[in-house]
Amino acid sequence: MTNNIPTGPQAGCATTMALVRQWLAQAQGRHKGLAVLTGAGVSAESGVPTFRDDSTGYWARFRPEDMASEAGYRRDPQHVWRWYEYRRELVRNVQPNAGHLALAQWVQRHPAGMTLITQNVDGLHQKAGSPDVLCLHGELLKNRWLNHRCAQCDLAHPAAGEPPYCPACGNLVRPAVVWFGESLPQGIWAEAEQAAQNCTLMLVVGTSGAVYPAAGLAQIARQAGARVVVINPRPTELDAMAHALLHGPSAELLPQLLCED
Ligand code: BV8
Repeated sequence: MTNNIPTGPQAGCATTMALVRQWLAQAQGRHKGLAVLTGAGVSAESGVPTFRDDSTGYWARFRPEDMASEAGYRRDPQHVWRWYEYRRELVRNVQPNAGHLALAQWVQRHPAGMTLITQNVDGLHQKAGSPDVLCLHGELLKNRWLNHRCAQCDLAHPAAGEPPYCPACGNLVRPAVVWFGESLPQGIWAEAEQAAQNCTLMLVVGTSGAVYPAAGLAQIARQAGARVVVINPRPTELDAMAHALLHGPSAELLPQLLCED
């Protein structure tokens, strides 16, 4: 039991698991038949905090509008920069878990069988070996400039500071992530939308379904005729549109679901 929510096959998930494995078998015969949308929960068992989990999530201690918005960054760049540096240090020192690895191994057995779409910025899917990950919200370990670059703005050699900056124009370095109120990378979003429209099965793993337009991919898949399965130890905002719910931690359920007989 996890927080009084039944988890794993002993809680009656066995029937649902068997059904979802049937849907997976049907999907794997098709080009990009499987689409997977992941959120912070898929990295929880690697030791990376989520955002909205009660006492352990980032937003239990910080306000998203202060820490994950351009306005918040401009208001207090040093504070926000330090928070991202803390997160970077954390993700550099954690490893992918069995859930990340199960996804990477499945796509090695079924090349072009899966589109992996993530809201996560921690790079753990890539570290696990998943190719072509669609990172909707950017990448924590990469930087970009806050304002338009001048001719001397050089990301490889900025002036040292918190945050680093351009000595010629004072431009600030910022994390290459998508903050609230910012558009998602157009090309990546278009690929994710197309994957949701063309798949026959979408697994929605480790996300509260609170953030749009990412969470809307589940609806797009369902409206296009795909089956939608939510994998999460707790209820989510997307449960109502799921054809099946697998209650449990993704590092336990993904290996069970994706392993070959
Ligand atoms: C935008 C990156 C257009 C930075 C993040 C409708 C349409 C469009 C936009 C909106 C809309 N409604 C509202 C908006 C605005 C806003 C939004 O969605 N607000 C919400 C909060 C209401 N969206 C935006 O601003 C987006 N941009 O729309 O552009 C535009 C342009 C200009 C002007 C207007 C609009 C940009 C959103 C991206 C924000 N960036 N992060 C950073 O990381 O620092 S969001 C942040 O939330 C992370 O990316 C995270 O991935 C994402 C979603 O959270 P989850 O991943 O789901 O994590 P959470 O903690 O919530 O849940 C964890 C889950 O894991 C839980 O369910 C838990 O039960 C589960 N779990 C725990 N343990 C396990 C587990 N699961 C499995 N196994 C376990 N062991």
